[in-house]
Amino acid sequence: MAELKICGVAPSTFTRTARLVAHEKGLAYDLLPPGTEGAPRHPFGRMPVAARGDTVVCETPAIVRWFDAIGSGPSLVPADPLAAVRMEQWISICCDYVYDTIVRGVLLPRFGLRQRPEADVQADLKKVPDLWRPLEATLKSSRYLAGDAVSLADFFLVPIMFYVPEVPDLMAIAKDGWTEIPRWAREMGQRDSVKATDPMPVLKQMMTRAAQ
Ligand SMILES: N[C@@H](CCC(=O)N[C@@H](CS)C(=O)NCC(=O)O)C(=O)O
Repeated sequence: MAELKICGVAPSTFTRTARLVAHEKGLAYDLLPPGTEGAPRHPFGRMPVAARGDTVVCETPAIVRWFDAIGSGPSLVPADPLAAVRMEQWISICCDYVYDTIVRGVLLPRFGLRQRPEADVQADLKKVPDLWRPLEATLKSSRYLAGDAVSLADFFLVPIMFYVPEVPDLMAIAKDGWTEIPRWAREMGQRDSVKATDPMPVLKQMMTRAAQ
């Protein structure tokens, strides 16, 4: 049993962000589904929540800051103050607009994990290019979201963007002339942390269960 526990499920995008940063920072952890014995409880019933000893931390932006501080290796928070501000900006954008529109708006209904009128899904699909345009522009001027080194912000975007190939109508938008987002995705896809946290096997089980 690892000292660090992350309570969540593999397909949850916020849980994957926490796991990605734990991997990046060399932190061994046990992933425990909510409600299992020894799993820390989230005060608002969400996931993830992380715990080590008596320390319990919820809210992914706080969890990854904690992991960055207690883990090993280079910090994932830029030393340059403006780059650190850019990192916070992208984390907030990913947690709010990108999550709401793409995860809640499109992915969960397409995976059969949320019931939603098709017209509402279509309305959110129409918003996707407007979400991706500033990402594309940023990734044209820098290798990663907050500059030329990977930062915490990139690990908020990975879990969401890496579901795009699973959804044909998002893939149709993805084929529409974007160059920098796919370049960033290819680079991020090479990282061991990304390979080690593939959510698809568990997501497929959840989709099968939801369809029954
Ligand atoms: N503000 C939270 C958001 C966490 C969140 O919404 N997680 C989703 C899974 S990706 C969840 O728990 N969904 C279950 C629910 O909404 O009841 C954070 O930063 O961790």
